Amino acid sequence: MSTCRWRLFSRSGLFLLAAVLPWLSQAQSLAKPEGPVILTISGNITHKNSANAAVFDAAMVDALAVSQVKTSAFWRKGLRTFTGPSLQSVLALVGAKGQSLRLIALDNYEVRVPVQDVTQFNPVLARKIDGVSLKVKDQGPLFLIYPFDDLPELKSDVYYSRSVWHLTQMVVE
Ligand SMILES: Nc1nc2c(c(=O)[nH]1)N[C@H]1C(S)=C(S)[C@@H](COP(=O)(O)O)O[C@H]1N2
Ligand SMILES: [Mo]
Repeated sequence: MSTCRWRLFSRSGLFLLAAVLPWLSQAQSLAKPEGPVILTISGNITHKNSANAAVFDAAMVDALAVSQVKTSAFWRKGLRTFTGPSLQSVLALVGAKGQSLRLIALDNYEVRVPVQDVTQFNPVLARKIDGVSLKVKDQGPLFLIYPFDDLPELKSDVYYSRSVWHLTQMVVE
């Protein structure tokens, strides 16, 4: 390759790198919400997409891998299928490091959940019940559901109180 052609080549290579780098780093970080924010995670997290928090719109939450909990649950009649990302996967995504979570709901309900619950019970951040999206009027946008039928010990007020409906905020502590 002549010097001139090499220069051209390395130049276009640099251009290519300049074009691809932001995309690469984007792929490893959180996208930005385009619609209304339905979930805000703050506190001790390493991955953020706003000044102090990781914020998600509905599309971002719905793009995550789906977990399923099929169980009877205090708030609905009969056996139901709750689907949405596992709490564990969402905490991993934001790089959460802490002992407990403060879960805060639209109705200002607030409860503290030990992070140990996540590995012990694998609760799901339900977005849907029996395939139907949870609107705010159905206790959405997110509803933390434990696998109550799998482990009878979960059928107690301790875990019912941690099953936050209208969930919109988490603070990792
Ligand atoms: N958003 C929200 N989630 C909540 C609550 C609440 O008041 N608001 N109550 C908790 C408690 S203490 C229990 S026992 C269960 C059932 O309460 P509920 O009948 O008010 O839903 O939901 C839990 N999740
Ligand atoms: Mo309760």
